[in-house]
Amino acid sequence: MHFPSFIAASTALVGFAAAAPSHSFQANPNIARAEACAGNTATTRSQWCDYSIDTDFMNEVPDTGVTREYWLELTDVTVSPDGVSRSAMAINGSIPGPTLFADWGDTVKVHVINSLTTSHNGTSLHFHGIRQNYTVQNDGVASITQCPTAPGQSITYEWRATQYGSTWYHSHFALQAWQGVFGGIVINGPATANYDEDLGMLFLNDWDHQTVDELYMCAQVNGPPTLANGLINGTNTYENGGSRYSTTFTPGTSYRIRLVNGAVDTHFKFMIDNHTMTVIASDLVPIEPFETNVVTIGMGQRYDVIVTANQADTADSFWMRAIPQSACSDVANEDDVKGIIYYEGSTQEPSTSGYSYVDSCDDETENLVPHISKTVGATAGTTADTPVSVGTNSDKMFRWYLNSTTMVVDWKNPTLESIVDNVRSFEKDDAIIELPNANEWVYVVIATTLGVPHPIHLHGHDFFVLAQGDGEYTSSTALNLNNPPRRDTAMLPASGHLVLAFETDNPGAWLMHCHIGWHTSEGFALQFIERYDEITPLLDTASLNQNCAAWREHEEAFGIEQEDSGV
Ligand SMILES: *[C@@H]1O[C@H](CO)[C@@H](O)[C@H](O)[C@H]1NC(C)=O
Ligand SMILES: *[C@@H]1O[C@H](CO)[C@@H](O)[C@H](O)[C@H]1NC(C)=O
Ligand SMILES: *[C@@H]1O[C@H](CO)[C@@H](O)[C@H](O)[C@H]1NC(C)=O
Ligand SMILES: *[C@@H]1O[C@H](CO)[C@@H](O)[C@H](O)[C@H]1NC(C)=O
Ligand SMILES: *[C@@H]1O[C@H](CO)[C@@H](O)[C@H](O)[C@H]1NC(C)=O
Ligand SMILES: *[C@@H]1O[C@H](CO)[C@@H](O)[C@H](O)[C@H]1NC(C)=O
Ligand SMILES: [Cu+2]
Repeated sequence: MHFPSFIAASTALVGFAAAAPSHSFQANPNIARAEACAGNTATTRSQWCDYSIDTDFMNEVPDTGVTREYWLELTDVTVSPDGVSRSAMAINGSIPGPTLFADWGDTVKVHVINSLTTSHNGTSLHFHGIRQNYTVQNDGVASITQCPTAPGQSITYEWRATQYGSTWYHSHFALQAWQGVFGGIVINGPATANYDEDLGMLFLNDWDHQTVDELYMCAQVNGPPTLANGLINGTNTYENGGSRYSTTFTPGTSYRIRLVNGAVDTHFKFMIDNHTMTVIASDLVPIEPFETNVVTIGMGQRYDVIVTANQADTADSFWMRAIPQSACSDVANEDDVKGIIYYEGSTQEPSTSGYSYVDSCDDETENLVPHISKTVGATAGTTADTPVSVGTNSDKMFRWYLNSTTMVVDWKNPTLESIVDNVRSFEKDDAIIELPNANEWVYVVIATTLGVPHPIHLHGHDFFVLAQGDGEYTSSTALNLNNPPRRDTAMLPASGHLVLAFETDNPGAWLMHCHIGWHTSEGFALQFIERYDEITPLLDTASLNQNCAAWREHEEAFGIEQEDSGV
């Protein structure tokens, strides 16, 4: 049994991955970093071989003919990312897991091996923000696109990188993503501004010394618990233990940093003292660059930022800060989720102070102008009006409702299987909205009278943000149809409304949900079945069935009970 050595390896790797900025996994030939395309240099980042930042990736994608193949193994581990030891789950022994690299247009093939034999947990791996163009079966959502993959089993996902930029993969089984089952995805392509070096993914997470599974019972009864700490790229200090994320800048060099908020329930403001950032992408959409001292980032969102090392004359080292916003987050160590930027030659602890900011869980929406301009068409009549509410079930546990339905879908009977079986009528708690017609605009109104903001995430599409504001949505609310922000995760403001639009250009069963982990598990989700009749021919029913058969056997053998929404 190789298990004990994995525990040791994982503890070491968490520290190691954070200390060595990039190329940490270089020794492994399977994950060699993809190469930049000809024409793309530090001073010509808008170029990409025969393509450029002006190419509309919704219509045109380079045909590289390359398949990037990865093997990822999930194990139960003991880790101490902030010096306090606890159990967790990791991919190849590290949290975050290995970064998947590809070039725009490549095919990405990921084999996931579930070795969570101690916890008996199933799994599924979702590639957040990846469009999965006509490949819904590879979206990795338990109860929707697959049964959970049982311990001892493996599953293969394959999709084309039609978009480029920065994103992440994470488990979509129960609260497993926040047990540590996540990692970065870098898809190389052109950019809207130049930079010298790519520092790769930078994860912002919240963290506690109890596991999310231990905290969930309390979350359901008392509401979101206070979490002990936050992590920057998998590491931080706590009391006298742990170590900080750090990196070293060379004066005059500009760096690209790929920010992801991977938290279960924390909204961050991110800053580097005395350095202005240039933001070049929101989620997987390149934008007109804008400058800011502080980036506000909700759960599931990503921003690509460029920072220039132009402060060598003012100090030797600077704090990097991820500040939990107390307007919607509760982290005990909130003033000390920090990393360090050293300038070459320095090892001195920074003494800089942060930029001022207003504590809030707002969005960057007003700053986001997609580089490829698009206009939203009139809706053909499909406007889904989905008021948000919260209530308690018969066990007095919190459940979230969209349009008065709280989702409960079944691990052992995923939506895609029902579609293969030609099931036409669904239960109310499957929370399905059918979109039968091709190439129509759908508008989705999500509104809440509660003082809690929620990051809303849609699978299978980038959506357009037509309206986002305080108060109720009414028929006189102005909709921005002229090149509004496009992305896959946007904030529904507290006591406010969010109006989204997308085109029915991708057949599948696509989840839309709140990305607060507790809320997803408490049913704040619905699914769009888009173009039902075109879905079955896209599926590999043999592997769908085989994976489900193994799961049913496992559930039975270990008496596993589903106690959450199923997604
Ligand atoms: C964060 O850690 C990953 C490895 O897990 C590494 O590839 C990446 O470069 C690190 N990010 C930064 C900004 O140092
Ligand atoms: C998406 O898939 C459809 C069907 O295979 C194809 O016609 C379309 O070109 C694809 N879109 C992109 C951007 O690759
Ligand atoms: C992960 O571990 C497996 C062995 O379990 C190995 O084959 C694979 O190459 C590793 N993958 C990465 C991305 O390091
Ligand atoms: C998954 O594993 C965790 C940790 O052992 C456990 O608390 C949880 O109940 C398991 N979940 C399921 C559905 O088996
Ligand atoms: C850094 O910025 C702070 C406030 O933003 C300012 O007070 C301070 O003088 C600056 N420090 C240096 C070393 O430039
Ligand atoms: C919302 O619920 C009502 C009542 O169940 C139903 O008639 C309506 O179709 C639902 N709306 C959507 C968008 O699903
Ligand atoms: Cu929520």
